[in-house]
Amino acid sequence: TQIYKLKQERMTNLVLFGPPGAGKGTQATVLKEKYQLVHISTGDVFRYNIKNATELGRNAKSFMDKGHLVPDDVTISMLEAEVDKNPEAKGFIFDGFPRTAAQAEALADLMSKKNTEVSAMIALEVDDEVLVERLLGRGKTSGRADDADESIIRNRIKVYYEETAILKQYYLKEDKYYGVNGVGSVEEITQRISEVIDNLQG
Ligand code: B4P
Repeated sequence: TQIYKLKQERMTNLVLFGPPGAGKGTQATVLKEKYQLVHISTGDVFRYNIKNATELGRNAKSFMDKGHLVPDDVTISMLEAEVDKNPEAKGFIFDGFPRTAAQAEALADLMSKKNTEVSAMIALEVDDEVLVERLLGRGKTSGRADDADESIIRNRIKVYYEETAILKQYYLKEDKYYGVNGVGSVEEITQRISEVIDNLQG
């Protein structure tokens, strides 16, 4: 029973990973309800700050509009503040974070300060041409500057391969990497991810 209790108390902290348009935000919205986890989307926090014209928003906008990453120092302190807003969380879904090696280190440090750790990286695997098609589709209605133009979308995918994809190795080494096919209906993909989470919690 001691082991059972320890397992019960352990937090479930998921990194939802994948290229732009892989469906991280879409899946996180479903999974946070299903597993009662706190969802932190760095992209959403930046967009909220842009909309409200805060200093953080003004700082982030010039990078995001071009499809570049927001600098690490800005992103890491913002993420820490979001985690600190939720001291009672049973666990977190990190959506769009980490995106660089420095961010992965910062997340490991932050989790260890909270006496917990990242449980798993769940990586949504989707081909580039499907990504471009999805993001152009969203751009027709989202009003997002970074979805409006194919060259910006392709730049975001390029940045992903240059700076973010390497994180697969980081979590593979820790035996925490789970690749999931990200093509199919939203429900099918939720089901595939749920199998991974249920196994972790099992
Ligand atoms: P994000 O907001 O993280 O967004 P995203 O890359 O567009 O991807 P996501 O994978 O969440 O896609 P979604 O579910 O919405 O990043 C935006 C920008 O913010 C970055 O470029 C960067 O500038 C900045 N930023 C964010 N985090 C940062 C960090 N840590 N460091 C530095 N900068 C950072 O899905 C996309 C589309 O696909 C939607 O239209 C959706 O409806 C569709 N879709 C989803 N699932 C589908 C499915 N199964 N089938 C068909 N379509 C599907």
